[in-house]
Amino acid sequence: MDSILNELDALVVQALEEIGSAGDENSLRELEVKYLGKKGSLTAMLRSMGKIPKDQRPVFGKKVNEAKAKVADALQVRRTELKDADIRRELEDEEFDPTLPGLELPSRRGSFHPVSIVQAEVERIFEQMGFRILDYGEAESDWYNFEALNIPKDHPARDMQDTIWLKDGGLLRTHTSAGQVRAMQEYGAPLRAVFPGKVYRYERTDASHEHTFHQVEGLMIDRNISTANLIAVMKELLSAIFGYEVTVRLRPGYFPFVEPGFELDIQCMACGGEGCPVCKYSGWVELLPCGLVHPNVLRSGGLDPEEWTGWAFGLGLSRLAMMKYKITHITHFMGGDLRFFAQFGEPV
Ligand code: FA5
Repeated sequence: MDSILNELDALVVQALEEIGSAGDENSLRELEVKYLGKKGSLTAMLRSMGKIPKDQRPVFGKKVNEAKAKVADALQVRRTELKDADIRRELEDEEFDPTLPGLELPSRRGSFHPVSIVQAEVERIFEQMGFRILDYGEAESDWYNFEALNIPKDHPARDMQDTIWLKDGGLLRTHTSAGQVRAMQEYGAPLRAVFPGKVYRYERTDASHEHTFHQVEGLMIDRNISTANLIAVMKELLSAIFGYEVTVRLRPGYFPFVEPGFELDIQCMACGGEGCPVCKYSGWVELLPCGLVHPNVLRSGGLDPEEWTGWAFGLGLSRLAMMKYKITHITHFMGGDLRFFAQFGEPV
């Protein structure tokens, strides 16, 4: 029994040595057959069981099985080592560079919202005329949106703009005019500023009315400002936007925060003033309300109306974009249809 056990140990030592120095999967497979296969030398040891005294057979069987497991484990370990070495070699050979750009798949470029394009254009024109571009919040107080603008509580003019109220007593600004007094308080006079932004009204929507739309407010305050200044700046703005010398006219219009107040019309671009369906045969298209800043509003902003005068206008950016791009329904602007937006490029 002892000699056969020594033989077993020697076989295991030899197997482990050969496995340890095997250089590839084929050699491992050959060794597996050589030691563990049906005719393998370890399997053959079990077959020599008959030469062993009966009482020692279980011990011998156990030893052989342990020897087989040892060899099987060694084969597995060597297999993993060889695989790892293969992967390492492949990576080294490939000169893999993780900083290279990915595959060049065609990517879809977005486009600007038409209102953003028109807004950028208006901002650029006013910046060239020395105006500041200001940005005020959409959640506003009753005071800045109404009272400071000469619209006290219970004033019928509050009904001109149906309001979305907030739970804390504030509101979503109904017009960018809400920034007028903020700008006066912040910068004093003289002042030239425009402030574009989103405004909200509790309104039923139709082709030209949205509950959420964009305006841009213009405000100029200085000594001896008159309606003539207002008309000159408006002509400059509109000619730059439409790309030709526009003709404008003022009609009286009522807003509590301007005195006098006007509606500014431009001569119809579709018919040149002859009369057509676009201008409802009047030759004129209503474009924006404006006027000279009311003395009470100057006072709200901490300015002395004896010393300072000014003009203000409130241009509907959404409507301007509709005219410029001949868009017939305002609700496209707030819809999510990317095919609509894909028609517009980048701001010029
Ligand atoms: C105002 O909002 C005044 N704050 C404008 C103003 C400013 C007057 C400074 C005098 C001095 P109005 O409610 O008319 O006014 O709105 C101004 C412009 O916003 C309109 O001419 C129109 O172009 C646009 N607008 C008004 N309501 C809507 C709406 N529901 N959807 C889309 N555009 C609208």
